[in-house]
Amino acid sequence: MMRLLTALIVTCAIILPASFAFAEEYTVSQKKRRFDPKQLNVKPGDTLLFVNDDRYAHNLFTDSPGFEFDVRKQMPGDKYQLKIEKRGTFEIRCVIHPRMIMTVVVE
Ligand SMILES: [Cu+2]
Repeated sequence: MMRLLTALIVTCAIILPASFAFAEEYTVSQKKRRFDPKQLNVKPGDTLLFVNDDRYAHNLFTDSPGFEFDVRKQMPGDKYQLKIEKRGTFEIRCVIHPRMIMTVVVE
């Protein structure tokens, strides 16, 4: 029993850091009709937390192939968490403010 327990602890000590320890959360502010930052380099497993720091509504969407999503309306103060699943590059835009563009590179 003790040997099994030791084996389990050793296994967890080796496997857990490799799968979880390096996942990061990045906060992206939507302020003054801009994304801040405008570009992020991330890894699969990371999350992006979008925060509407403006006094008016925004939207988040991408039509980059393979990454499509659409957060219809994001009111002031609203947060949206996007989990990064796979590698590639995609552009996030706001349908209300066409100049709002951000690039996410997943490598
Ligand atoms: Cu907007």
